[in-house]
Amino acid sequence: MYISKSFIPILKNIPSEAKIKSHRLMLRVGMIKQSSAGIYSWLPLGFRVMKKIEKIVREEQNKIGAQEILMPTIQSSDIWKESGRYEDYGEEMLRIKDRQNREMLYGPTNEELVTDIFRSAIKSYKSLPQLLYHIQWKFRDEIRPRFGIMRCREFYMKDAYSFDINDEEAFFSYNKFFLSYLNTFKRLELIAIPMAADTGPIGGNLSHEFIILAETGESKIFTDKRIFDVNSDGTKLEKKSLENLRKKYEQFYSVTDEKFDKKEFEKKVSESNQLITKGIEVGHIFYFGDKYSKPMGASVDLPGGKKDFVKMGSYGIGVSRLVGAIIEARYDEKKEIMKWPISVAPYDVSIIPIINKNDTSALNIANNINIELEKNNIETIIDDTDENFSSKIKKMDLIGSPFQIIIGKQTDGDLLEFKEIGKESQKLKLKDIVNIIKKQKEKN
Ligand code: 5CA
Repeated sequence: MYISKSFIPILKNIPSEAKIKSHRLMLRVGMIKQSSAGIYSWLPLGFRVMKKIEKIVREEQNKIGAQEILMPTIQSSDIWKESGRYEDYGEEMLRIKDRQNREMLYGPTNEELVTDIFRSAIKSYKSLPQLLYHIQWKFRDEIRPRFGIMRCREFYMKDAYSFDINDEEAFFSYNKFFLSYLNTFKRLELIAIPMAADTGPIGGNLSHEFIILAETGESKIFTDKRIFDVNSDGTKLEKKSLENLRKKYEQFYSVTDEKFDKKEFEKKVSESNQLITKGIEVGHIFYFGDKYSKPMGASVDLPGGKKDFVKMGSYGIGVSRLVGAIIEARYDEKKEIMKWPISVAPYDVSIIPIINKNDTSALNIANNINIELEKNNIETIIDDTDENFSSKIKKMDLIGSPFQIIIGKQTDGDLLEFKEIGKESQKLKLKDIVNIIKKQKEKN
């Protein structure tokens, strides 16, 4: 893609209401455009990143046996009246009337709708477990939308739902998602810590939030530093192995502020291990048994002939919020350098030819390099403008492709100036550059 033809509206002045670095960068490089309070359009650069995050989220859901569906954004109020949440949800729910005066709503979450889908088709324990998920827009009429796409009104969420025959099996499902979340965030090169959390309007009594440490986060957290050394390596998709994984995390005190108990914290965590800080909630999982299946009559036949209501959990990831969370974790605002993990970078490589007026030789070299990179499925953006070197580098540092190839004074025969963003450059042949980039991409 040529910069001159791309839709990347870079701003010189960032609107003053942008208070955190992810919001500022996203506006600066034109990843998003606000359309009204808490509602954004996703422009090409931002959309490319979000779609790549979505792909990783999807792959990790599929790995634990979850099946993808797509439910609508608009729902009927009837099912919410059945569960009893229509009144409870309050003003955060956007309520709409259709032309027949029927009460509809824009879904803030999908427990009711998925339970309705389940009950219409699954009648026997033999079809359990069922793990269903979709990736769809949600609307919550947040009282104070802020920080750009971090807390907005319309956002993109992966929400999954599990249906099981009893508590034991339901915990097995819960733990599968627990592992899949750790794997998802690892692939996004984020350190996300599971923390015991409150269940709020979703309900139930078992819940974990997955939190990324960041001063600009909205969740206050109280944790034992040793939890950062726990990892999920070697965990198998088996009951015992997954139970052990959760135990490894749960041995350390780690909670969000709604669950905080000062006495317990001080008793369980030595002063030198105490960490009180802030974080961004990128995922949230819940177990709530028959909270929805009972009022909505979602039951299955049991082995002995009796019937029982299925036990359910729900599992959310903020796909659009993750774009901002990755920026918070990786954008160096002082140096104005963003470095995307290659798994979600809008482009893998920025090609930067230094173009003098009426001399197209550097651009020709760039075009030839581009052909070779594209053959190897490496995605590129080429700065084909005749701006000066430093403004070109500045722009590409903001866009944040993990690698840069600069074609100018340092180009020496078939040796090219190649740079991992933010680091010193080196001279390499194109063949070697391709290998380095391919290796990085394969890791993911
Ligand atoms: N039904 C459950 C699980 S599927 C649910 O809705 N959980 S949630 O409310 O915790 O939302 C799941 C994730 O969506 C959160 O962890 C967060 O990452 C993201 N999210 C929630 N509200 C917003 C918002 N206003 N703006 C952006 N992302 C949000």
